[in-house]
Amino acid sequence: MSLQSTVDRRQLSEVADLVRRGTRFLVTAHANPDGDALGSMLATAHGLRLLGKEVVIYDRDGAPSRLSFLPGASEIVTKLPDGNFDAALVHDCGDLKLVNAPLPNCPIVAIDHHATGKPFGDLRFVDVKASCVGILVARLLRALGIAFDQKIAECLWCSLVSDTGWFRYSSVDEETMTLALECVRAGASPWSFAERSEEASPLERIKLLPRVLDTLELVGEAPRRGAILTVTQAMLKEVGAGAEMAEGFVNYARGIVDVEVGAMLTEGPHGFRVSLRSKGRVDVGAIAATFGGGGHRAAAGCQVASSEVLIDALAQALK
Ligand SMILES: [Mn+2]
Repeated sequence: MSLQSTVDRRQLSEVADLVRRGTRFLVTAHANPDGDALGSMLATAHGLRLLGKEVVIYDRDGAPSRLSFLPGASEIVTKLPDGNFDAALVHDCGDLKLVNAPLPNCPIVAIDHHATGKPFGDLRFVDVKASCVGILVARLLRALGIAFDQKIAECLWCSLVSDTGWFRYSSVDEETMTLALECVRAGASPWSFAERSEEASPLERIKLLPRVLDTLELVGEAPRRGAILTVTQAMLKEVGAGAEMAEGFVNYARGIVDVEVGAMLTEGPHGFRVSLRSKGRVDVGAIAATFGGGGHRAAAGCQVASSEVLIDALAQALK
């Protein structure tokens, strides 16, 4: 048995013990939750409730509208609730600052798979090899003897497909596919989920796409290029869209032949929010970390003051 799995097992039993002993829990994730953050925290909430625990689901920003149909999404509170908690379970955060909101004075449990950031938590259940945080939640629920119901299955499915690019990334392994099978057996419907999330683009998103694609800039030489897309406030205003409507457009940049790294810059009041996606040969988590951001080797994010500093960093990383 590897050291990693020994550590995992000890971490897992400590977290499971804490859950068994407690009665009231705060379940949370990073601000602006993506499908992994949302699906994993909601699955934990449903699981703990099956054990009779009281659970408050909390996130500064609530669920994104395209995933608001997930069971439990409408119950997310965006202000820190009153009262005592036996623990706060923090999902999909490599750094506590990504919660971007106050936490109660109670033991903090990190349930995560990020390799970058600033480790935190009184207990840490972290596996950087896990393709999504839903994998870790599934391990925890199994350790607690919880059988997956349809709500848990739908939320874990959301976590799985969101962080694996619908089962295509290099992180996809046997445990990922086994969990996918368990979710389907427990009532998750792949088409129903896809139809309600991916096949339901708001018209504004589709109107925004050609404008964003038109900004394409290439950095470096084939076969190691970077491709940069930019979303400006003017474009968003023109089509009446919010910045979240451009989510995923960065994959068009990465998907170009001879491009190793795709980047999407979204203009904000103080510079740009950056999404980075790599085909795997360039570590975009490391690039993001130099700007105080974080993520994984293949997907990361940060903030930059100007597009020039990002272009320079990309050119350097692609050399
Ligand atoms: Mn994740």
